Amino acid sequence: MDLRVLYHPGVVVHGSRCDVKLPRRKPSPRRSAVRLVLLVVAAVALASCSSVLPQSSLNPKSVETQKIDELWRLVLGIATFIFVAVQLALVVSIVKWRSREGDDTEPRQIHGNTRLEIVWTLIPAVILAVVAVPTLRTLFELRAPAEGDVLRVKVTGHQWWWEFEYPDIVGPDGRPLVTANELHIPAGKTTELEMTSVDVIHSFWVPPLAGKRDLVPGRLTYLKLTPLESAAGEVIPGQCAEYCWLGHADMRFRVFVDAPADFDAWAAAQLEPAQVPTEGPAAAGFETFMGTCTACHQAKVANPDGTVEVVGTRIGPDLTHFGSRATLGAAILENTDEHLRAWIDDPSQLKAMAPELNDLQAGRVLGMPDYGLTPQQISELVALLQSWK
Ligand code: HEC
Ligand SMILES: [Cu+2]
Repeated sequence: MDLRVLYHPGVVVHGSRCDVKLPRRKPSPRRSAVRLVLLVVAAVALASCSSVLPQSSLNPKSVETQKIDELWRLVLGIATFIFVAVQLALVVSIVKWRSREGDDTEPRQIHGNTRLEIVWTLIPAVILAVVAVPTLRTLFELRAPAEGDVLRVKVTGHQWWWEFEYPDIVGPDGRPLVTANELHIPAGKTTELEMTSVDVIHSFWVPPLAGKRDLVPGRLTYLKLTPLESAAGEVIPGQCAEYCWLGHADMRFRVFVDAPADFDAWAAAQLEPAQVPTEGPAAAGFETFMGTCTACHQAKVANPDGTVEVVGTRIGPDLTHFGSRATLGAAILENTDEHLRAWIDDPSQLKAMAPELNDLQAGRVLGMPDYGLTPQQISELVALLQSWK
């Protein structure tokens, strides 16, 4: 599998350049050591010049992360000032009052100087109090319930994938929009996530758009995302940030920040049922789908006679519009026929899961099993699922 896709979300980025000139001299052991140090410093400096920052919190793309970023810059500024001032005082003291040859008078002792003790206790206390004001203000602003025209999305964490339901985007049949692993939200508008988990604690983390927030079984937690209008068209990778066993590192997702019109078009298309194919490999694939896959997966389908029904069980990701997704397996792979074939053939080869512990009666699923399907059956399923755009 192509691991490069894992870190390239298809976001357009502009490169930046840094030129660092290292001194050229004849090598000697001491100079080699100096060179090595310079090389390390240069490597660190150059690494920080990258503008490819898909998962950096220093790359804010929402109203919320801009607030966090402003606060961070303020605190960094204050801390830098203090650091420089303290280091300067230290260096000056060391140089100016160092012990000199022939002078062994003992310096004045200030131990127990009450005035000094009070001053250097008060100064840090005042600094902390000053920093606390913008910190608390930002915290309260981020925690405040979203107001006005807000898009609500229910997020459910599963070992090891994400379910997204839009309770206010409902089809004529009364069924809300449901999808998995790819969250679409409109730019320039607040989306409020209402999050929970069906198994263990997970954590929703998409650094350019919001701080981290846990998904806790039996509880609801909330997170606001208001992507900047300038972020429209971007695809931002996120992932689970709370260790949740085997597949944790592969519990990823992508946030598609859509221009409002694109979002509406996407939502309308997702509410449509998938067509039940009547001929060709996809029709045979639908037989297998109904026989095997519906034990865990759900799909809203339109039968040839025009009736619409929801088939299957909602234990695994909804597959109604699987063909429209860019990724598969909780955003670990690009959604290509080849990857899908490999996934259906032996899912655990692509992702660490524990299907041997599945207990369908109890509704507990820890991975998709290998059903030992023939290459032909797999091709038919690929044809079916990719036709469900
Ligand atoms: C025992 C339950 C179970 C059955 C039966 C099952 N799956 Fe899955 N499937 C899962 C689970 C769980 C996941 C999510 C895995 C993950 O990403 O951690 C999944 C994920 C998938 C995905 C990726 C979805 C996405 O959006 O990333 C596809 C495609 C898929 N299954 C196809 C099938 C097909 C085709 C069949 C029938 C041959 C099938 N599954 C049968 C449990 C099941
Ligand atoms: Cu997790």
